[in-house]
Amino acid sequence: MENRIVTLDEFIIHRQKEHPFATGELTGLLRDIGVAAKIVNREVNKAGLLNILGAAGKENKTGDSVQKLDLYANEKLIECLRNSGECAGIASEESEDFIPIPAVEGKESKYVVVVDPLDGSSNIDVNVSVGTIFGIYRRVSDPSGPVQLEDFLQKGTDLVAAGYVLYGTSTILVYTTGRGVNAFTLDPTIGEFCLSHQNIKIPKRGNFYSVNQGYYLKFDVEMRRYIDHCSDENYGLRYIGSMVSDIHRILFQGGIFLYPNTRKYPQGKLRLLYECNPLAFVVEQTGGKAITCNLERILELEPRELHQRTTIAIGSPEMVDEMEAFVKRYANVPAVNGQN
Ligand code: P6P
Repeated sequence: MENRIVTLDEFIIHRQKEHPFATGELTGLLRDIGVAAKIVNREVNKAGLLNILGAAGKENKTGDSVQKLDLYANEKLIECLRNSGECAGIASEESEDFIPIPAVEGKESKYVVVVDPLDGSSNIDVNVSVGTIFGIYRRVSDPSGPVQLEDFLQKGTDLVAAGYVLYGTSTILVYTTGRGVNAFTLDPTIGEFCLSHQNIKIPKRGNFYSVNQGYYLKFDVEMRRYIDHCSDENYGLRYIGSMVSDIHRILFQGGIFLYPNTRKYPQGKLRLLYECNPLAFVVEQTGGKAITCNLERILELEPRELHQRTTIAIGSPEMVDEMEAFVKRYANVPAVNGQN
């Protein structure tokens, strides 16, 4: 597109025209997510001024203490998606079960949304960037009735669209519908997300690795050997503790993000449905890779339940390949004199 302001709405509508059979529902849904992001952004940016900081004294389904802004973001996203008339149901990190959305004026919606309303929320009180992660599926259950669990337990390869919003030094919305990845930066003076990075391609490798080094001794030997390799290669360690922020940096600077299994999280900590699958779809669309620490492709995993966790290694393709080589070389290596 020529060098002028292109808003998210204009871009989405322009892209829809390239799809002869597009009927506009997905366009409407993406635009509604953009609206919700602007509303959440408004509150995130002034969270320190309102009493929506601090934990809400609750725990979400997955046992994380819930920050008030989590609840606010969850409510606003549900409200925007409910009013859109394009969404038949939502599965959210903040809601134990999925939320069916009744048809608006009898019009059955074709899509369901999986969402982590505010990922990295433990960082809110210390002004570190946080993010919203979303994925969109076509529903697979009988469209004449309410959504079913099977509509949400679809593989990442069945995602129709996915993306994230990063509330950082600027607010940026990044999404894909399977034809490349584009980023839109919010211009607060006009209240519009404007195209800022077109057709993003991840560097094949980078000089940073991203892992919670504090858990090093709790990782399996093959992960410790790969992390040692990163140190030997003099890679820098960058770990923000907010997955969206770490992945966003990797899209532009290259690198690898790892969350292996630990004793506390034997299946890994991060959630498959509304964290790893959407981010894996985006990263793969930029030419990157996303696998588990058992070397399975994230997008091919069969979800069994809404809040299912997985291990993940995601980022520059050559670095994920190197990590895979270490797993193949060191996994299940019998301990020698108790050492690995
Ligand atoms: P740890 C935030 O709570 C989150 O879900 C991700 O955004 C982040 O990458 C990870 O957990 C941080 O986990 O165990 O390193 O604090």
